[in-house]
Amino acid sequence: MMNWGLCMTIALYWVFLHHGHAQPLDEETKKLIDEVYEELLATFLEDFNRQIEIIDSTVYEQLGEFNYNVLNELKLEHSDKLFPPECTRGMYVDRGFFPPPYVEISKPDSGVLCDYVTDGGGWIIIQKRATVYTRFDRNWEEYKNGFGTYADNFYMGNERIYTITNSGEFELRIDMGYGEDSKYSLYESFMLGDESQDYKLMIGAFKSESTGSDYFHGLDGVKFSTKDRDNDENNDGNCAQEDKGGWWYKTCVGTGLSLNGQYQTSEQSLNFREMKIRMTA
Ligand SMILES: [Ca+2]
Repeated sequence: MMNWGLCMTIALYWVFLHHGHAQPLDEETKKLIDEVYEELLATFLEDFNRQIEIIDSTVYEQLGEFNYNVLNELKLEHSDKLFPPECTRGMYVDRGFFPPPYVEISKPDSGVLCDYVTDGGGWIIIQKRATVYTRFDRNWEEYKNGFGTYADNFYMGNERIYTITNSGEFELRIDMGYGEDSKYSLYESFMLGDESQDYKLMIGAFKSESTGSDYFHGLDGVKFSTKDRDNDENNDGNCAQEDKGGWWYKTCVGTGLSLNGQYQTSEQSLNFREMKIRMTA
């Protein structure tokens, strides 16, 4: 005698065979499944994106902290001067590799090359010439916006130099190399006027500890000139054109006075130059 349980099992199996499994899904059920699926997917994506955002911000935060710690551990003498605004704010990742004394600190929209070694570090490099391969004989727009690469030679650009030097008080240092020999020149303060003032130079006292020449002697208040914009005080011609580089020219007293002028390669000549600024207040 069959028991009721077995009867029910057989009956259900029959129903399943003839109706449940074989029967295609009706349109309404399909729609319902699609809707549930869409909703689950949306929830999942929303949650996924939120997780990614959290991961991103944590990584950025930790990398910023990591950079800060690495630089802090260098036990620099002037640790208060180590991070001028451009080098600290929005600090994320060091792009590329530069051997000491350089470190590149990048922001989402712009990068800054810093010298973290020389005289305690904290320098923002605004001009660098180490090889002959980059042309410095350029026009106003190029000097305004900057050119070159950090790895090789570059000029930061007058617009950015103007913006940075007007965000605080900055000193200026020029490092020079003559073959094996090196010298430096130091100025108490350095600032540029804006473009409407032709990026005029506002330079402080030349410091006596300097071992190099006074490149800015008598040039306080002088406007910037390029081959296509003559702002110098020489009526006979354009010093920037003669010297093959943009600079704050008053008169064309021979070439070699401008750090952006024609590059020399002989051993005794100035074949390395770097201009850097550091916040003092
Ligand atoms: Ca002139």
